[in-house]
Amino acid sequence: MKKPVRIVITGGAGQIAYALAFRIAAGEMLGTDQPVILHLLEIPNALDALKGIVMELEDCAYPLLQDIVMTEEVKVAFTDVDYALLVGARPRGPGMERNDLLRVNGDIFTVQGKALNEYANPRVKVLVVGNPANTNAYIAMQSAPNLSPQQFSAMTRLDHNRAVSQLAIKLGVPVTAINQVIIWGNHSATQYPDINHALVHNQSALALVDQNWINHDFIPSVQQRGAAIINIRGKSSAASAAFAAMAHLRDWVSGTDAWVSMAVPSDGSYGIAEKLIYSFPVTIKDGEYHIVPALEINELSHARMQASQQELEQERAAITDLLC
Ligand code: NAX
Repeated sequence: MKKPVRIVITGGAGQIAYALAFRIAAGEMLGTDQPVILHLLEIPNALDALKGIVMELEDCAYPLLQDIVMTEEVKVAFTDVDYALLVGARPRGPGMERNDLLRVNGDIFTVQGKALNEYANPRVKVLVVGNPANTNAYIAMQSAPNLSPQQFSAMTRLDHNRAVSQLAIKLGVPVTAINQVIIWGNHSATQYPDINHALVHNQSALALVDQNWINHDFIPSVQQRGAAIINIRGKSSAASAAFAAMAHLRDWVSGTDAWVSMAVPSDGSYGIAEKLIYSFPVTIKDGEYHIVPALEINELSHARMQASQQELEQERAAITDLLC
């Protein structure tokens, strides 16, 4: 039997965590031979709800779930964790401006970044789901000087999966026929879902769909999918977000030759400012991701990629003083 790994989920009483914790405990993320210890962090107001979830986890009698740590203390939550799923974040409240939202979350992710730096396994892998995810990940990364920036990422896998699915539905093919779809940039409406390099049954996707559909249907529908779900369901995506988070971490650990989208600190690839947490196409080997190099980028793509970079630079400017 393998040694158990510790996985922290922040926002443990939230709806995404509710869709995550049970599946991770069942072995769906790291495999059915990998015992896990779940650390669940919540704010004091949500501890009762969290207690209920812990009771349900116990009631599942999962063979792989060796222990559950439920806490409101960041130090306890992050001690010795091997994987950190930072899901909890403050949503935008009434009258709150975008910058206010960036800053309240900035405070949360500064504290959590410092705690990861101090208490986590030095090889911890961090995935930020809580919005604004890219900038929250940037803040956590900058607050953890002893960890490598490559240990931090933000989630655009849900956007990636949405793009793959939309293309598959349009062409009437299974999702498994599709590869090399890309999400560039921020997990926001400026993200750029790009199918210029996508393959469908190893044939260029561009030969199968017209530009009008790409520009006026595909791109906006992927960019606006989260809002569309809120409008219809009355709540934001949860099960699909949890599934994407598990796929992101599973691939990061186990590797993939297929391209997946991950928001990671830019190394300057494609002219994107270094260290911005920007979504790139990656492949993964031996626990390390590699940005797919040297893709040809046309003018239109370049403009869209720049627009998302600019938004991330503005977000960074709004929180820079928090990092001093
Ligand atoms: P919920 O509001 O259901 O849950 C969030 C939980 O976080 C709450 O229980 C809250 O008490 C807790 N929390 C707040 N501050 C905390 C702190 N400092 N420490 C620990 N816990 C804290 O939201 P949910 O639907 O679960 O969504 C969570 C986050 O994911 C949101 O920020 C949401 O915008 C974001 N999303 C990101 C996606 C992505 O693709 N990157 C997609 C789905 C989702 O919209």
